[in-house]
Amino acid sequence: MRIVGVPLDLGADRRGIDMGPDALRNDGLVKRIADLDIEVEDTGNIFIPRPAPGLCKNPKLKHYDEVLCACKKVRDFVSDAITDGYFPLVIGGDHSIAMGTTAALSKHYKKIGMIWIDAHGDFNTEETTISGNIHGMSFATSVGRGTKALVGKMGKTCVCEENCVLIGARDLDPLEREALKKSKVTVFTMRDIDEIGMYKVMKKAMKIACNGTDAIHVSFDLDSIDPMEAPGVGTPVQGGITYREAHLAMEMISECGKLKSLEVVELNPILDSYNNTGKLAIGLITSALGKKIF
Ligand code: EXY
Ligand code: MN
Ligand code: MN
Ligand code: MN
Repeated sequence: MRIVGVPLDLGADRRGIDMGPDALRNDGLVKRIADLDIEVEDTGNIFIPRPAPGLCKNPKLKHYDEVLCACKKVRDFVSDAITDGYFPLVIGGDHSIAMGTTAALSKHYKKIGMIWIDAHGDFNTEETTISGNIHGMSFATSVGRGTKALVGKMGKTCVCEENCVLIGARDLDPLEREALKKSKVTVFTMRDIDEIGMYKVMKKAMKIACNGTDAIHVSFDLDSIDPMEAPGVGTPVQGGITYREAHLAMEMISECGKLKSLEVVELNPILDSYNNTGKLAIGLITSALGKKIF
């Protein structure tokens, strides 16, 4: 496994998410993975340029130039990790980095299933975004939706909508909701989880993501978890999944045997003085990597 730290918060509004990678390291991420008898190489953090005043080729999309630059670096680092035979663990940083991770996977796999665990849809495009924050657009971009301002800038994508699942949604913008309804993405909202439970949601989700694919990518946004348990996130939304449900999801993902990459994003240690959110994230990462309770 190779850890790629991406201290990017320019895709989001609130500063602080750039400290996510180091907060996870400070809480013992590398040792907890090594304790699973997994060989782990931590390549440190990708250098992220700070906003250059005035440099903005696309005023509709905040920090467009810097976010694209960072995502291209993520793509190259993750692609190199796969070429070198490593499993890439990408730690963020805001959710815009998924554009780089999925672009890297698309250089190595032909048909990628994706499990996007998130309170949000991240399914806006340049035409629908209200905030202009690119972290609210990275799912749509990763499946090739939107304008050429983002789509295609990382190269072609092999992430197939029909093999994508969104789990934990509870805060969708009106136009992105319509786009998701019309798309081939399967959406399990918090209501669905309430009704049938995380186990049945994950059984359905794994079937969809595994169907005819040669790789599965998991993009885990920590704001999917209820802020009572995970307050240290960039865009908290009440009424989320429990820590235990998140663990179950990751354990079931690990058992499918097709997981080829994992990213964990949106940790904001500033908002959680004891960094419980970071500690919880490490537990979820080890579950996805095969840690068993019994
Ligand atoms: N839908 C809102 C927007 O597009 O600005 C909020 C997006 C929050 C995105 C966080 C990473 O999940
Ligand atoms: Mn800028
Ligand atoms: Mn997100
Ligand atoms: Mn989110």
